[in-house]
Amino acid sequence: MAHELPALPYPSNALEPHIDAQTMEIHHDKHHQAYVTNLNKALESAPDLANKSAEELIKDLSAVPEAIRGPVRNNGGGHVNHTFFWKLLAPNGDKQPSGPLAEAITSAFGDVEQMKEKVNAAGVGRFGSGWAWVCLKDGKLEICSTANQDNPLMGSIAGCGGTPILGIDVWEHAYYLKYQNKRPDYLKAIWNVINWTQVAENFKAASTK
Ligand code: MN3
Repeated sequence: MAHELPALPYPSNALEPHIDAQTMEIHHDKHHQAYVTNLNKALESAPDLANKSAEELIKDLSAVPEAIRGPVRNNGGGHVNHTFFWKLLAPNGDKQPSGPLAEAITSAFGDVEQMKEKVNAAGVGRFGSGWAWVCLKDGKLEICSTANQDNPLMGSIAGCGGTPILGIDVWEHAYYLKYQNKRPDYLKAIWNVINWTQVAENFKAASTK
């Protein structure tokens, strides 16, 4: 079963004015599609991996033949990261964390504003392309960033561990049309469309693992 591009869970203009429709269309229809296409291409030579989900593949890259490990890391990571990311954005959904998620944020960072500042600093500090993450690790929330399409689920090679509950794409393709070189402005704006309902679900799932 080949990997497939999931549909965006909302219209491409749903996140305006914070994230513009053209950026969403190119990001989803072209960039994410390319990761899916290239992942499938890489896996043509490894039919025994055909039944693994993209998440299973990136969680255990040592099980991927060396000849295609790089492409699976980059494109499998890209596929997993973007599938995760689209669901984290929404025109609706809770506007603030609540319940056990809010308690975990307060306990780890003081409050949600301080958490946002630290996530944004991780995103601004990532040289080149990558992601900023909030992960649940050993029962506690932590912030880190990864290069390229690495995901904390990859473990030590990603330089960042735990189970991600929130991830923000800081590749230029995520913001350049609207924000040009101003990554900090994009990071500031994206919190307006973070779907805290989804973050809370991710937190709950990570907590019960
Ligand atoms: Mn991207």
